[in-house]
Amino acid sequence: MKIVILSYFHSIFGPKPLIQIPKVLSDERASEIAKLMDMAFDKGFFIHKFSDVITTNYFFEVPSPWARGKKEMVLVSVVFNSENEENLSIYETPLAEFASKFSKIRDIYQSFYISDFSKLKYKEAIQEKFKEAKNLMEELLKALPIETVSIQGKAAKLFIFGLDGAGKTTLLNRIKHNLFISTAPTLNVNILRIVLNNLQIVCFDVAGQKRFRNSWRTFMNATNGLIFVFDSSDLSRIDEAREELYRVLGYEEAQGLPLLVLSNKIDLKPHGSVEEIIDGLQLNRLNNREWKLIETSALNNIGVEEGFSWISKQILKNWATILQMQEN
Ligand code: G3D
Ligand code: MG
Repeated sequence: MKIVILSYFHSIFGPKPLIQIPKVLSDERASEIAKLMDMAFDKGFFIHKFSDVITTNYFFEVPSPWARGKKEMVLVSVVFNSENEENLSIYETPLAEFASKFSKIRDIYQSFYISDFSKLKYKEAIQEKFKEAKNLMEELLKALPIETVSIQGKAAKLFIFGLDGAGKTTLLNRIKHNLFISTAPTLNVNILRIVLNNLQIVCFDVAGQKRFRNSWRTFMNATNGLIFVFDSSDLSRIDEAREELYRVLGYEEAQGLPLLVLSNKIDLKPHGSVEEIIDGLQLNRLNNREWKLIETSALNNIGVEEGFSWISKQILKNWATILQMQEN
C-alpha cells in the first residue's frame, strides 16, 4: 500500500496536510508526516522512517503573493509500510518531477487556502486550483513504481541501436509517455531513465547516422541488455542492418547480453514478416545469448511494453544468477 500526501505550511497552525490519496491515515497521523517539513534542512528529497511507516519526501517552495514570505513551503510524501524493502531512492525522480509540475501550475498557491475564511471571495478560483492539485496527486500515485523489490539498488542499462530512421527515438518517446520517466537529450544520444519490473533502467538511444556509429561504443560500458530496432517496412536495408547488428554484437562489452530485436513499423504495409526478418538478420546464428524478436509499432504503441518487459525480465534473471553464485 502506498499513500501520497501533500502538505503545506500554514501561517498560524504550521505544517498541515492538504491532500491524502487514498485517505486511509488518520488526520493525526497525516499531521505527523506534514511535520517532517520542520525537520527537512534543505529543499529536495529525503527519506524518513517512523516506527511503522517509511516515507519518501520532497520539500519545495511555490511562489505565493498571499504568503508572508511570498512563498509557500510544500512537502509531498509517499508513505509505505515499514516492511517495504525497495530501494527508496528511486522515488526521488517521480517526486522531483511532481514538484516541478506542481510549481508550474498557474496560481497553484491558491489551493492551500481551501479552508481559509479570509479568502472567501476567491472561493471558486481556489476550488479550481485545489482540484488541479488533487489531479496532479492522483497522477503521481499512478506514476509510482508498482512493484516492491530492487536488486541491491542497481540500475540496469539498456543500449538501443539500429539504423537511422528505424524508430529508436520514437520508441523512447513512446515509453516515456506510458511509464514514468526523465530524459536528457544531447546532440547524438538520447538518455532515458525508466522504472520497470523492479529495475531502474537507463536507455541510450544512440544516433544511427553513419558519422556517429563509432561513438556507440562509449555508451556500451556496463550495459545489461541490447535492443536492436529495425524498420520492417524497408527490407531493402536489411543487409546493412545485419552488418550493424553483428558489428555491435561482436564487441567484448556485448558478449552474453540478452538481445531484443524489434521489428518496428508493422503498422505500415507491406512489411517484412517475422520469418523474413529472422532470416534476413540471421538471428538463428546467435548463440550464447537469449534473444527474442517482437513486432512493434512505436507509433501506435503495439508490442512496446511486451518488449521492454521481456528484456527487463532477462536482466533480472541474470542478476538473480549472479547473486546466487556470489552466495555459494
Ligand atoms: P531513429 O531515432 O531510429 O533514427 P525515429 O528513428 O524515431 O526518428 O523515426 C524515424 C521516422 O520513423 C519518424 O518519422 C517516425 O515517426 C517514424 N516511425 C517510428 N516508428 C514508427 C512506427 O512504428 N510506425 C510508423 N509508421 N512510423 C514510425 P518522421 O516522418 O518524423 O521522420
Ligand atoms: Mg533518433
